[in-house]
Parts: sequence; C-alpha cells; structure tokens
Amino acid sequence: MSHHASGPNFAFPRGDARLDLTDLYAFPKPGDPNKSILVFNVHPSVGVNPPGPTTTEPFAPGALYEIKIDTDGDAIADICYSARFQSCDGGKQIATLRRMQGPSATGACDEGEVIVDGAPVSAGQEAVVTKAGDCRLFVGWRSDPFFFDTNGFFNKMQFTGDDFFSDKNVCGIVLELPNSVLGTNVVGIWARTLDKTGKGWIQADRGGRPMQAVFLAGEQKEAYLNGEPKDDDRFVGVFAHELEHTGGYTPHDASAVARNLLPDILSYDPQRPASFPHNGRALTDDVVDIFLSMLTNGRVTGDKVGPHGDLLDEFPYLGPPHDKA
Ligand SMILES: [Ca+2]
Ligand SMILES: [Ca+2]
Repeated sequence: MSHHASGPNFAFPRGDARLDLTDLYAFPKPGDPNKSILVFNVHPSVGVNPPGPTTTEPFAPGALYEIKIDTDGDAIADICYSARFQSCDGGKQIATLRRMQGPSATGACDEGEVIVDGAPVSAGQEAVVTKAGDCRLFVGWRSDPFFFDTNGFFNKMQFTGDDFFSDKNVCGIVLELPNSVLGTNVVGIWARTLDKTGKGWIQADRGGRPMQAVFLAGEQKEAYLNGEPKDDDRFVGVFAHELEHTGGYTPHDASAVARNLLPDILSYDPQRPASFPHNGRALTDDVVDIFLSMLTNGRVTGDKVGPHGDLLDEFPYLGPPHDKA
C-alpha cells in the first residue's frame, strides 16, 4: 500500500474504491524541460477489505478529483485542477477538467475555467489522450506503477520480493502542463477526492507524499483524510510515536523526522530532475525503500522489488492495463 485502501481497516474511503487516491507523481516531461507531468492515481483494481476486484466503472460520477498546487509555501492552495466525470450510455465516461486560481482554489473546485471538455475515459490497451491548447489529459485504466512487497511488510517485514502490484491496475488522471502555469517557484502539490452528499462536498481522501497513511489508525486516520495540509502539525506527535516504536528513534529525533514528513505535500521544482524525496516524484522512484529505511532507522533498507517494466516513454507514461487484475 502506498496510499491504497486508506479507509478504516484497509477498506476504501467512504467505502468507494473509485474515491481512493493511491499515488501522486510530479516530474518534468521527458524531452521537454518546459513542461511538467502530474499523475494522480485512484481506484485500485483489487481491494483487501473486502478482498477481491473492485467495480469496473473507473471514476465516481459527480465526484471531484482535485490536484492542489501551493505556489507560495504556506500549505494553502493557490491553483487547483479538478476533474469531474459523467457516465454516458453504454457505460462510457467523459471528463471535464477545470482550473481555478486564487482564493477560490482552496475550496471545492466545481466551477472555474474549463480546460478540457468531454475527454473520453480510456479503458483499453491504447491510451486515449485528449489535447487542449498546450495541455494534454489522460483519464482511465492503466497498470499501477506502484511496487511493494505488501505481504512481506505485514509479515513482520520479512521481504521476499513478491510485488503485490505487478498485475494490478489503477485509474490514472495524467496532466501535461507548461511550467509557466505552475508559477516560477518551487511548488507544493497534493491531491484529493471529494464526494457530493446531501450536506455538500465531503473530502474522501487526500495526500501528497507516498506511504503516509501507514502512520495512522482509527480516528487519527479519519481526521487526516478529512484534513488540510495547513493543519498537519497536529499529526507530528502521532507520526513521531510510530517512529519511536518501530525505528527506535529518540523522542527528539522522532519528532524531527516526523516534521520532515508533514505537511503532507509533495515539493516540486520543475527546473530540476524529479527524484523523491528531494524533488517531486518519478514513476520509477523506489519510495518504499526510502520509507523502510526511514521507518526502521536504517535497520531495513528495502523490500527487494523495483520499478515495473511496462512504463511508456511517452504520454501518459503509465503502462497499459493488465487484462485481469
Ligand atoms: Ca488512499
Ligand atoms: Ca499558497
């Protein structure tokens, strides 16, 4: 699990796999340093509680899938890209991508400038890509690029190199943007999903960095998924406690490490190569090995699995979906 199955007891947020954020990536476009690629993956094809395949419908119709961008380092969004999906006849879906900038980017972005309209959701091996101006959008089923010996982790970190995700799919929202629309500085990025209820928008899931949900259980996890990065200081104690317990850190060192993990925002400078945890996140970055070293204070340094071989060298970069996953 990176951020997969982040709901209570490894179920899905609000019981809906389609609302489960799994991973967020940000990296310069290969071969074009003036553009960036943002990848926001949701909807694991297989659940653990209950175990088994999830629905084949890619995205929750009417829900909002948002990428928040902080341009001035205050952990408050200044730009938002939001995707919303509509189901059509025959089970097909189409997406509308909007952009909001300024104070309204902090809220639910169900309005704002339409960047892409009527983008078809892709389900087959061939990626259906929609181009609009200097932006490109992909939405649909792909091979999950995340790699992790999940079973080894839950078996007291006895890793055998068994990659749980080698045959799994996710639904990707992949954006190609000119760097100029991100502003001129280092930006902070996170993603979230929102469900529309009778009481208005409810945030179902959110995250920026991989492997953060591991630190949280019960009410803390719920508060985290419902929360905003600007309030993440309140979780430093919870993270530090887990680091003391699992990694044998001193209380002082545990707090220092925890403060590096919060707020839960992915920092990204479009002018530099992507490499987690230093800058953004590439699809091949081994975030689990970095996480294990940090969690165990160097006692465990890897899970013996590496990046998948099915990534594309062109947009949308995510590999074609597995037939059965
Ligand atoms: Ca999640
Ligand atoms: Ca800001």
